[in-house]
Amino acid sequence: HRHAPHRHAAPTDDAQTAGFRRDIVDGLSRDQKAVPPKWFYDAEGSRLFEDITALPEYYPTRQETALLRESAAALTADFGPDAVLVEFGSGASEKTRILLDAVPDLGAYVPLDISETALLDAATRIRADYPNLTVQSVLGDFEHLAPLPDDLPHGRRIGFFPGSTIGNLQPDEAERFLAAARRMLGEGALFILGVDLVKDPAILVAAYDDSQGVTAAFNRNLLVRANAELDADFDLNAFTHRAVWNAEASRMEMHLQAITPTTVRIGDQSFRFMSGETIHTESSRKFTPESVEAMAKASGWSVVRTDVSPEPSVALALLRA
Ligand code: AVJ
Repeated sequence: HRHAPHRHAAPTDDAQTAGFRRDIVDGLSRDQKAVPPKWFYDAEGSRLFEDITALPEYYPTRQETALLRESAAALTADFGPDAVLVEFGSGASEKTRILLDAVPDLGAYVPLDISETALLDAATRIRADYPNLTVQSVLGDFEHLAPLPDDLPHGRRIGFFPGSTIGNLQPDEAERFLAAARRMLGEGALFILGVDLVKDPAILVAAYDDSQGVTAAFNRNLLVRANAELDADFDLNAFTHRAVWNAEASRMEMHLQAITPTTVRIGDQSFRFMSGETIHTESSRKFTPESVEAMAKASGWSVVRTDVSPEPSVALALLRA
């Protein structure tokens, strides 16, 4: 039926769990143990992330939302008739509303997210508030971009990737993603990209290690999820949240650090942690307007304009295919 998410990018629950298991087992087998951040976003993780966006220390959402309001007219001026807005990692689709309000004659909205509950809840709320808008959800992640649904209006395709989610990708992955998005969106496409900017590390560290411990819970939820879905036996009390600024790679890193020696069993495999050893769970790259431009150019886009917020600064770049 027409409100079910499009499933060609289409992890079923079983396929998702198999992917999660593979990524955890592979990741815990490395010298520097690591798990890709996309596995944070089960229903509880998506909810915890929404809580993070309201934290006093977590400035990116507030700053970007205000900047988007201010720049909406300029960013949407060239959408043209019947435009199709494709949002990558749409989550709760809250920022999207600013663009929807600025473009009342939008042809369609295509939210893409890895969390089915977040995707369906957001689509329901958007449909309720924009009854004339066509909403076509796509369940999936951005490493495997499938072609767009084929029954969309024929206006310009506009990519929307806010929230500095692109910062979660390694530099080469980010370029591959942007190049794939350009192919997916086609001739004449535009792309609105939100990034967090390099700043005083104390501000960055506070944003990823808040005083209420919500980010710590978000990070630890990865282990909770593994215990529930993979029948793993992580000792939650053995791990603590760490947020560190890696200046060389220009990124915030989140780790789960074993505070005592511990062993986890997942299926028939065991993984040992020395005291102090970490699982690297997320990198969140911080950009400059120059590094955004270099990344865009390397993936076949050109930068039309870059808007920068007041401090703590974030930026919105408008790209053209
Ligand atoms: C949603 C990926 C942009 O990297 O800042 C928030 C996720 N991690 N706090 C980010 C996150 C820790 C967030 N992104």
